[in-house]
Amino acid sequence: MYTQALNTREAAGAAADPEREARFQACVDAESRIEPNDWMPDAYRRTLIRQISQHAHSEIVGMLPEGNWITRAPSLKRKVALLAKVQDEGGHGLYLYAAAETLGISREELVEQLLAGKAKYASIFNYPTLTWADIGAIGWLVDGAAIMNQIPLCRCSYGPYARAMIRICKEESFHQRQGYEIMLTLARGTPEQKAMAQDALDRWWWPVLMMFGPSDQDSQHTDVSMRWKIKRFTNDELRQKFIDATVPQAHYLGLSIPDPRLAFDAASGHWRFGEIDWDEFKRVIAGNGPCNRERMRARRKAHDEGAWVREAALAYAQKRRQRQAAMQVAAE
Ligand code: BYC
Repeated sequence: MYTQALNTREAAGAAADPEREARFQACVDAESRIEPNDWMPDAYRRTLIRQISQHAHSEIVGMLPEGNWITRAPSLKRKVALLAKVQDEGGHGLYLYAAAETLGISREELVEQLLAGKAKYASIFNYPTLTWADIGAIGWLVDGAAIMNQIPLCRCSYGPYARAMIRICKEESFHQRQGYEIMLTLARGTPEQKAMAQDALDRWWWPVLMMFGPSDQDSQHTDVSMRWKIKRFTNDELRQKFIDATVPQAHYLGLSIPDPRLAFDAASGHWRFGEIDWDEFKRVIAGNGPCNRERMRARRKAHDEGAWVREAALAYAQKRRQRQAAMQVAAE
């Protein structure tokens, strides 16, 4: 842990302090973890709140496209697995909100930002799940991309985020396998099932590549986040790793990647790919993707309808505190 520990609140109000910043950077460079009560530059705190909260919102909104298929899963086994996966994603959102709270922002504030449309969440969750094969494609590709992005976050310089990511990555790995297994079953099934798997791959491939964020030359935050060891790889590096790992998986399924320019470059050992439609990416993150409005409507409805649960939980916690205080008084 960072030894120059200072009170968080004191640090949050601190003006630029080159000496402390140099000590902070030396600590990051030495691969020590930054913990909540350590001094940190305001911009580091803000960057983490931004990234962790976007990540948490993504997990929560990410429950919606798959939740859409729970009642229509083709067998009890598939239903149980999908239910568990969606539940895991809710859990991931909660670990991540808790990690963000260690930086001095409340969960209520974060949720309010999401519901007010002020906070971003992953672009991918604004696409519809039209067939059962989409559930396979999400597990295989979306969770596969998530793992590629998130394994390096287990080594993030901020302790609470890094620790949350370790558990999340273990669960994501199960999600990816269940998705691939659905795709394998469909790809080895009837011609109609194989066509359904191919159609899902065709629709999800390009949006999945956008999950890694803008290309390095357009990424605003990568340089600083790499210096602070929040990010360990650039957006383009992770996208390339994902493509290299996924193309052979598609071939094993007997499916084709919807990119006429995809070609193996033996000299570099990488798969070269076509141009991503960055206009589509910008449209989706600006709120104009196929399902943005539907997703926000669903979250607001869930929040409103869950108000009584939050009130009841608070009332119960208060009652417990009062009961414990009364017991303590009686024991003294
Ligand atoms: N979608 O400078 P850049 C999951 C924004 S959950 C929307 O490169 P950075 C799963 C970016 O926020 C998946 N917005 O940013 C859940 C920034 O805007 P602001 C979520 C995007 O932060 C359930 C601007 O574009 N995973 O896997 O250095 C079921 C410029 O970008 C996106 C995480 O959140 C996008 N795809 O890098 C299944 C992982 N990409 O904030 C699966 C943690 C970029 O300036 N996050 N933007 O307004 C990260 O690793 C990084 O934040 C990113 C972006 C790589 C996403």
